[in-house]
Amino acid sequence: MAIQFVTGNEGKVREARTYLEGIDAVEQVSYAYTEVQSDDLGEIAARGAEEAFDGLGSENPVLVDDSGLFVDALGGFPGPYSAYVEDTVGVERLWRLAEGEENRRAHFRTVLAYCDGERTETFVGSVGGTLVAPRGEGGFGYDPIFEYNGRTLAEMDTDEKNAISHRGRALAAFAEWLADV
Ligand code: ITT
Repeated sequence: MAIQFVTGNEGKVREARTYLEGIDAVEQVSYAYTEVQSDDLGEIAARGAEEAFDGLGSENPVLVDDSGLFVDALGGFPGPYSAYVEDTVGVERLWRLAEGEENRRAHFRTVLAYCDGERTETFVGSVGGTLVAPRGEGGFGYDPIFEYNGRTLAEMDTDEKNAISHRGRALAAFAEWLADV
C-alpha cells in the first residue's frame, strides 16, 4: 500500500523515494495540517500525521517530515523555525550570521511521523556538521552551507546524502520498523 508523504517539499520526497525504493511506493500529497506551536519536532510531526490521515480520509498510511537546522552558536536557531527563516532571511544570510562565530557547528534533525489510523509512530535522525560558505548544486534548502566530512550536502547525490543525513537515518529507522509490522 503506497505511503502518502504529506509535504510540499519535493526534495524530501526525492530522498524518501530513493531510500524506500523496493520497499514501498511513496506518493506526494498536499494537506495543510496545523503546525502546532511547539519546540518539539516530534510533537509537531505526530499531530500533523494524525490530522492529515483523518483529513485525507484515505486508507493509505501517511508520513509527515518535520526537519530543522540547529546552529550551536546561535542557541539552536533556526531550529523549528527553519522553513520560515529560509523563506525570509534566506540561506546565504543565515551563513553570514554564522560566519563571524568561532564555533560553526550545527546539526540537522528530522522527525518522521507515520500514521495508519491505528497507530502513530515517530522516527528521528540527526547529523552534525559545520557551516561553510555555500557550495554545490544538489540537494535543497540549507544543504549548500552544511559541510560533512569535507563536502557540503549539496555536493552529494541523493544516495550519498541519504547514507549520512538526518533524513536518511530517520528513514532507516522507519524502514526497519516497517519490515516488522
Ligand atoms: P513541508 O512542511 O511541506 O514538509 P518544509 O520545507 O516547509 O516542507 P519543514 O517545515 O520541515 O519543511 O522545514 C524545514 C526547513 O529546513 C525548510 O526550510 C527546508 O528547506 C529545510 N530542510 C529540511 N530538510 C533539509 C535538508 O535535508 N537539507 C537542507 N535543508 C533542509
